[in-house]
Amino acid sequence: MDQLKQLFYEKAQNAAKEVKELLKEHGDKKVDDVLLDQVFGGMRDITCMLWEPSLLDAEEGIRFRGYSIPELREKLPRAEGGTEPLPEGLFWLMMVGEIPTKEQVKWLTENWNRRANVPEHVFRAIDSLPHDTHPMTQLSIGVLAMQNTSVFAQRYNTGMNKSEYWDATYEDTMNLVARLPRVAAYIFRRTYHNGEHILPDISLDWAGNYTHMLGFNDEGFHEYMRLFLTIHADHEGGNASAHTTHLVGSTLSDPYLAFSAAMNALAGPLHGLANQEVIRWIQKMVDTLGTSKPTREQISEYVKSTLTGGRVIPGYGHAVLRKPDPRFMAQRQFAEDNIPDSDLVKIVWKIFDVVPPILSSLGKVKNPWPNVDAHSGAMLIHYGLKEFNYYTVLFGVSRSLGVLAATCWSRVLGLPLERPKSVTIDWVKEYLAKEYKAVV
Ligand code: HAX
Repeated sequence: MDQLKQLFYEKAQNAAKEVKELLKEHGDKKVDDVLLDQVFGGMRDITCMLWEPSLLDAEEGIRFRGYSIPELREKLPRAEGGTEPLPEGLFWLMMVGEIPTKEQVKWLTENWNRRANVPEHVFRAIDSLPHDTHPMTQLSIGVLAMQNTSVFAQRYNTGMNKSEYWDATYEDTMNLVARLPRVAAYIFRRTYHNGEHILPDISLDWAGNYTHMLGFNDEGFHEYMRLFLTIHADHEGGNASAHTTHLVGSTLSDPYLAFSAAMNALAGPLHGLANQEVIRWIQKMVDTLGTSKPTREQISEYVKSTLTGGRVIPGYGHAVLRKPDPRFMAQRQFAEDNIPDSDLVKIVWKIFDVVPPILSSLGKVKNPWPNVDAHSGAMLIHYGLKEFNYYTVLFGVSRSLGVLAATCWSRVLGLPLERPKSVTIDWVKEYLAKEYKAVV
């Protein structure tokens, strides 16, 4: 058994024992009440699922196993001479709750390199798609095409004991995370670079190698990608891509099936696709105004015209957060330190000044602040990755770390099939009449 698997198993055995005792003693205690507003309103804030890798606080933002983003930037191992955390370190932390050593992270990079071979038929499946197929659709199909190699599915078919589910899930997780950069880079090069593919460089870390295979060897960009792939990895369990992974995985669909489904959720404009929408919206603003240095007044008018047109301001608002997203602030700090003179980055900062008061003035937007997607596009364009339809794929590669670590935990704890209760409008009316004597 490899060192991470062994450590995960030991931690998980203790946790499983603890959960069993906790539920025996306290399983009938209440943690929440549900309002009709929540039944009709996308189940906001209902506490109803377990998710080990991270926890989101509305005011403070995300913590991964108790560590905030600024703490992770300080404590997680970095590449030689680098300033940003290696995503491998975050994966280790999410799996076992401990900050890894430099040696443990090196071991993980090497382990993923050994697992990174992608079967040839996966590339053929992607190549059979029209060139204008959205990169997220290509990613989802690429992941599904790998499903025939699922260790979980193969072992289930030959009568795997349920006590071994976690083991097979761990193997699929490690293989899938290892292969994803190759599949994702393949999609980029086939879509935007005439299929001129770049061989992996296994002397690099997971993020560095991915960026290299995309076609970029600027160390500044490699550092930004290490940060990007760390901060997009997880945002507790209720967001659409995480929850999709959990729901689909709960049927004992294997990690390939569950993660492909998650990518379809991430591809929606209210979720991960917002990163491409932000830059598309900014570029349209620049074109419309005819300047790459718009004033705050010009931006303000443009924001208002977007709202009048019945559209949202992409990159702003959040279902849980009620403060500027620390993932936005981390990217802002990186930009201040590394690329303070980019016109596009300056526009992003001016939008940050202008949008919150306008959204607040509408009186209905619960969070007027920027989310993670408001900043990334400007950084990617600065480093030369201008094909914004691809941006959500970068997000997806990162998201694999959190949602698959959580899937390992779900299987080792034996979490059951997810199956909440739904009701009809007539049921609601009858319930109100019966319980509250309400006339509806
Ligand atoms: N621009 C304009 N209106 C907005 C808005 C925005 N950025 N954010 C919220 N609103 C509106 C909602 O559309 C809603 O209007 P209606 O009542 O007319 O339907 C109202 O304000 C109340 O919404 P809310 O309760 O504040 O927000 P929700 O929890 O319903 O939605 C969203 C959260 C993220 C979907 C929302 O803020 C939004 O659409 N933002 C823009 C898209 C975006 O940036 N998505 C990425 C979010 C982060 C993420 O998941 N990244 O992957």
